Amino acid sequence: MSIDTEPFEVFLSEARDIVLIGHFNPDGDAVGSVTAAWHYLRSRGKHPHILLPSPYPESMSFLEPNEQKILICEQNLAEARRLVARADLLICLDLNRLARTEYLERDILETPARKVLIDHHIAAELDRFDLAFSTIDVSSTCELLYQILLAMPDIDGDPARIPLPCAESLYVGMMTDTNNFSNSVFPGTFDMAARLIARGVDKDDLQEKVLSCYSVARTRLMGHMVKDKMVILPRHKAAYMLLSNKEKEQYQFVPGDSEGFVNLPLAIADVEISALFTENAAGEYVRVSLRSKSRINVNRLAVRFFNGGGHRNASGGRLYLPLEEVPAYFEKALDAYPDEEKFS
Ligand SMILES: [Mn+2]
Repeated sequence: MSIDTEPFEVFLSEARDIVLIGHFNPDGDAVGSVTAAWHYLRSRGKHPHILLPSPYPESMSFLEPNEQKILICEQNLAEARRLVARADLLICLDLNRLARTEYLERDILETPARKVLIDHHIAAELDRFDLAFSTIDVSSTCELLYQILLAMPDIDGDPARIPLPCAESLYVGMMTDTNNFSNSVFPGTFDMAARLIARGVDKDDLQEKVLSCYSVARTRLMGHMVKDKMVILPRHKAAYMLLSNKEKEQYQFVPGDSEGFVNLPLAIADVEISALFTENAAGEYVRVSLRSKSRINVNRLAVRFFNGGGHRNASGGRLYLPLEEVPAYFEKALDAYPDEEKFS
C-alpha cells in the first residue's frame, strides 16, 4: 500500500493542540487506534488529548496512557466540547460518520480546526474532513494507522522505530477487530502482526489481557444467551438473540461483556446471518449488531433497515422500538432484503 503522508506531516508539524476522537461504544480498534496515535504523537513531542464518547471495556485500561487520562464525553461533555473548540487539529479514528461520536458532531463541524479521518468503514463522510485516510482493504483502523506510521518520515518503513506502547495498541486493535485473526484478515494483516511481534510486542500477553479477562458472571451470561435466548430462523438461515437491561443487571454486566456474543451462532452450519439486539441502558433504543458468513452482505441490511452500517460481514445500527417488537421487525427486514444486495 502506498500512502502519501506529506499533507499529514504538515498538519502534525503545524499543530499545537491536537485532539484524538474515537467512536461511541468504543471497541478494541477504537481504543487501540486513539491510544496508538497518542503514543506516536507523544514521541514527537506533542501532548494530544483523547476523547471517547462513552466508557470503554475495562480490559483495555492498560492501553490508557499514564500521562494522559482518556476523557469520556458522556461523563464530562462540557470539557469535551471545550477541548474540541480549542484544538487546531482533530483526528477522528475508526468512525465513518461524525454522528458516531454521538455528542460532538456539531462541535466538530463548527470548529475551524483542521480535521483528519483515519478509518476503515464503508461510506465514510470524506467531505467533512480536510484530509482522509479511508480504505476498506484493511482489517482495522489500527492496521491502516500502522501503514500510515510506516510511511511517516520519522518511522521510514522501520517498525522498530514505532514506540512499543504504540505498537501494542496497534496490535490490540487489529487483534480484536479480526476476532483474533478469524475475519477481515488481509495479507497485510499477517505482515503487520509478524513485524510488530518482531518489534517486541508480546502477543500472548496482549491476548490474555484482552481476550481472557472476563468475569464468571459474563461467562454465565454467554451460556444463558446461547441456551435460552438464541432463536433460529431456518427459512432465513439466520439466528438472533435479545439482551435486555434486566438480564444485564442480573449478570452484573459491564461494557465489553457482550463482545463476541453475536459471532457464536455463526458456528452453526446452517446459520449465515446472526444478530444481537441489546437494550440501551437508558431504554432509548436497541443496539443492533449484525454478522454474516462470507457470502452474505449485512452492511446493506444494516443501512436499509437498522439505521447503521459498517462492514460487509460485520455491521451495526440502532432500532427505536421496544425490545419485544424487535423479533417481528427483524423477520420482516429479512423477508424484504433484496437478494441482489444480500449476495452483493
Ligand atoms: Mn474498527
